[in-house]
Amino acid sequence: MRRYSAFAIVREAARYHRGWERAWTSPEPRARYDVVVIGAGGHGLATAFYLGRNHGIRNVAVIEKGWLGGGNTGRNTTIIRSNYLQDPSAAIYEKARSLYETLSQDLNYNVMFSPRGVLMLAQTHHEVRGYRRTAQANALQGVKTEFITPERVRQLVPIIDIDGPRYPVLGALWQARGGTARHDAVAWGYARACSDMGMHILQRTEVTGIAQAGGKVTGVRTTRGDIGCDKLAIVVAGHSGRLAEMAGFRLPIESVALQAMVSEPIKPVMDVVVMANTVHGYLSQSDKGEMVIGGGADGFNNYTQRGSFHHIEETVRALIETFPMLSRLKMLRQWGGIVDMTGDRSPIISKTPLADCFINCGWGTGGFKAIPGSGWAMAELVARGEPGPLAAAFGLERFREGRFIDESVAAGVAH
Ligand code: FAD
Ligand code: PYC
Repeated sequence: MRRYSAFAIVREAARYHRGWERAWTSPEPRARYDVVVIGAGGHGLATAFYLGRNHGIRNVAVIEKGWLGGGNTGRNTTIIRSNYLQDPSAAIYEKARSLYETLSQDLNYNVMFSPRGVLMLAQTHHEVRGYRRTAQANALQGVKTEFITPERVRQLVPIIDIDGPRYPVLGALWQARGGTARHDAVAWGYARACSDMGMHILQRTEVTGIAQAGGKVTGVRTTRGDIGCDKLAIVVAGHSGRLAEMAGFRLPIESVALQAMVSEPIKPVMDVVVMANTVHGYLSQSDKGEMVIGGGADGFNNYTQRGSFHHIEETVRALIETFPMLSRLKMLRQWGGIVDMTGDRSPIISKTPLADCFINCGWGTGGFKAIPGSGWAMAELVARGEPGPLAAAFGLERFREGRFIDESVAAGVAH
């Protein structure tokens, strides 16, 4: 595949953009692959990419029932940070964040990574204590964060009402190299790089069954016929429970809708990301000028991809309290995604009871930021059959052993 470059843009402009190649191919499925990945979200595509790039495994298909990036990857509010509390989480999220720094160059695709800084507001004394503790844990883990004063918050976010009516801002956890990236571009960039390595991305192909013999996976049944494989990676976020059922095991996971919305575009008013977890809402401004706003997860399990109305009201109320100028804005769009929640709010990157079948899920409300690190760790697990250092703590056995990795505070989103 030809490389994207400034020169290519000039060349194509001169010939009316008739020479661009398709970013990825749409091939007919082969009868068999070395590895089949189910789910062409960011995590599935990144798994395929690092299988090829780090482990030389390229006879790979990524099977997607809809369109690539059409699940949570294309529905999230794109916040990237690694300010988690526990060591295994800090390690994988920081690996992901550091890979984001050079992802555009690695993929030869502009993912618009914008390390503009992320603030998590402390609006209760409990949060002050919690975030001070996280800052100290992060210092030991080599993750650069700091607890900053309300005055510093005011300087970073002039539109904030520091003395808010119910919850004044008492400080914040600040990660200067956190930020955002363009979510679709992350999926598209990985997809193009996978396609360039000869991998097949099979869109509009739903997996309807998992074939096995003698306790080992042998392939998948799909709406385009049966496909054999030596190894299978299930990477389907909110649909993980359904795929696990097809493979014959159960997961400690629940699927709920999480929703977000964007406003009409306005002139630049805020150049950092703010998460206000007590009043509950998070906010950034997109390059187009829209205010990107996220709310809470539904309190009941569902697969609606819509979200319930009362969350819109609660989120808007919370954000107006913290950013009074938002009250004059019109909202443009609202949507939801189905997130996969574990009890300890940490992911699962694991072998399963079915031999050569692996699962990556449970990223819940916070997996966009993890995509490169998760793909890296999952590829290592699939290629070697055993987890490497990044994935070791995230096996399914932790639920049996009671060895939880509690990240309910760092997740930042109420559930
Ligand atoms: P997905 O992108 O959902 O991909 C899974 C794919 O599997 C889907 O495309 C689906 O169609 C496919 N699939 C399912 N079943 C089948 C089948 N039977 N056959 C074939 N294909 C199948 N994270 C952050 O880090 N920062 C944020 O700011 C953030 N904000 C969020 C806001 C919202 C509103 C939502 C919904 C999520 C947010 N998240 C955020 C979470 C993040 O979006 C997810 O954790 C992450 O995108 C999960 O990626 P994935 O690749 O695992 O899943
Ligand atoms: O994990 O940072 C996050 C997040 C923000 C909004 C939803 N998830």
